[in-house]
Amino acid sequence: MGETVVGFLNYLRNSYLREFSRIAGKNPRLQIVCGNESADLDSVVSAITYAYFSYIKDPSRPFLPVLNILRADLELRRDIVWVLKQRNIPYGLLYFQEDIQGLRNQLNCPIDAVLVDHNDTQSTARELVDSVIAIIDHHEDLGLHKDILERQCGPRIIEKAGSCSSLVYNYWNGLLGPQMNRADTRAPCLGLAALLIDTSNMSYKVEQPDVQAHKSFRGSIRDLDFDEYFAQIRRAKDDIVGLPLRDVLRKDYKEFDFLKGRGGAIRCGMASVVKPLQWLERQFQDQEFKATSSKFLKERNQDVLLILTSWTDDENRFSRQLAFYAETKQNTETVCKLADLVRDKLQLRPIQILDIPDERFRFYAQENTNASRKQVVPYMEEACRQL
Ligand SMILES: [Mn+2]
Repeated sequence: MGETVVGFLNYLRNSYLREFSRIAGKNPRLQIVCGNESADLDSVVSAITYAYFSYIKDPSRPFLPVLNILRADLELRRDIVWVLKQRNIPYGLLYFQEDIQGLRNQLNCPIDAVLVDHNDTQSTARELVDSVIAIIDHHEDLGLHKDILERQCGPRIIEKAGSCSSLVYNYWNGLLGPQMNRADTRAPCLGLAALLIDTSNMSYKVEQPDVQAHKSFRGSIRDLDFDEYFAQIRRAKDDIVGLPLRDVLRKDYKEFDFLKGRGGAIRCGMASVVKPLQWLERQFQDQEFKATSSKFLKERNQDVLLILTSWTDDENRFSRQLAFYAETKQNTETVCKLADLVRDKLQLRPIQILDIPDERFRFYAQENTNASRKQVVPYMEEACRQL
């Protein structure tokens, strides 16, 4: 076997970055692989595996895997923490938003980025990345960075897949061919973890790239019960007991600026939560639920906060809900219109959650359970254009 995942990460931290000016040569450029700003398991795995497989192929120009969140926020993602721990990968060896800022100052060179699990730069990376040199993603194609192919940097793969990690794995598996045998089996185990979570153990949103990746994992990973592995990660992911509501909201959170047809934009924060609204209401009570939503909206300077819940109950039924929150009169009116405009597509049915109704909130059961945030975003975008 060649270099292990941990060996690779150690090399980056203890040799490559320390001797960057010597290794990187005359026109140094730092290369990173960046996941999206929700930094879910898929993004984290896609970034690590892309960087690792690229290193197996060509160790001379390594990529740093970057998680597009603050280091302190990783603890909230208990599934990621569990998977990394299970594979003996210390997350002290990974790179976060604040590290990229630090490295930029320290190395004083341009930064080239591969984007995985998103197709335009997000959050802090927007200011820090000089050039996007490759994309592998499964979100809607925003049509940007199309010159990647002309510049002959890296791939620009944006395809339908349950998990972006499948696209990353298939891409490198194709390039590495028999060299894949030299790779650490921890890398496919990471890919498998994201694939199982994103497809609910190959039962949901499974596309051809997922089937292909799953087949490869079956061939290369021995001594691992896939069903049990899935159940363990799922448990870790759903374990949000004990977190304050603010952490529950920021755990899997993204922001969008949706342009209005008549000019201006609606700033919309979207928090995905793995428990039903009734659970949140029970845990935190009306008052805290209202106060935290309000504080969260203000802290992040958003017009609208959406809470997207999804969970599987004891009878293995999968459900979704959608909550809207806005404060000013104008924004609560906007929410009414938006909810009407997306109602059919998402099959929204009003439900009551709070003991004392509050006009700043609107709660719905989302009977179109196939629509995750990935679909809700373009629907909301389209609705905003009609305003
Ligand atoms: Mn993804």
